[in-house]
Amino acid sequence: MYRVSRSSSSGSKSLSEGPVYLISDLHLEAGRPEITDLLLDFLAGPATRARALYILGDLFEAWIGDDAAEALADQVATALAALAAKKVTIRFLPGNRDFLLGQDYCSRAGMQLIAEPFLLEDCDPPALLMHGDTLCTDDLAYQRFRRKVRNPDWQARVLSRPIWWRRLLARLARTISKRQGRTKPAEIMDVNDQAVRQCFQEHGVALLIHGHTHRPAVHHLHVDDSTRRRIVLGDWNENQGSVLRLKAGQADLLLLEREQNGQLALRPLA
Ligand SMILES: [Mn+2]
Repeated sequence: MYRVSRSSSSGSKSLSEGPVYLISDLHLEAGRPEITDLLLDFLAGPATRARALYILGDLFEAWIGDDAAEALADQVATALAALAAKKVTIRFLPGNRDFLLGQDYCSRAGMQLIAEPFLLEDCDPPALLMHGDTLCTDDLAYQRFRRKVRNPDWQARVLSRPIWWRRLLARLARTISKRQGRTKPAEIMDVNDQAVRQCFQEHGVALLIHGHTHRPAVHHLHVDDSTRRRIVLGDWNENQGSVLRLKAGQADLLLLEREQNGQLALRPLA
């Protein structure tokens, strides 16, 4: 697949200092402010107790370049930077929606831009992190599209265009993808079992964590005579978020919900 990038030990907090949280697929957009509010409260609350926060792609519904960031993105960057200032390591791995999110925005948000697959080593067991779209190999049209838009030359060309042009292109791409999403059978939108097995074999890990499919679950499978775990993060909506907590060898898939009194609560996914 790809060369694996690794977590360095430059973390600001040590292993004993709180959990690692992982989130993905918030699909933040101005039209759904409740999700942004949920994230902002999470960043100012539960996340402050973590030693690290990993965002595994599709933080934003659309991204046409760091120079085109709007109010929503500025607000999120400020909140992330505030969390980073509390010595929480934040790392961002792009998804299929925000693959153009770059170094500029990450610097503003106090987070490190990481490439997938990323080996998270300071947890037990070490976990391989990815967005998840590369595992959906049955969707041939999407994989073709992905190869094109992940090409650095293509990206440089697009990013050199005026913002209004990129906005138009993004709107067009979104219309097409929505239409295709309606007609594609559900199976090809999920991961391919063989691609998952290959990934485990290639990287020799016991734990794989990704998002993208919006099908939160913990899967167990046997590969080369050992049990492997694939944990899928869920997407966020107006009422709840999906958070994976890694702590002391435990991996818990949690629901982030707002209580009656407005406070946030993290509950195990039933
Ligand atoms: Mn995705």
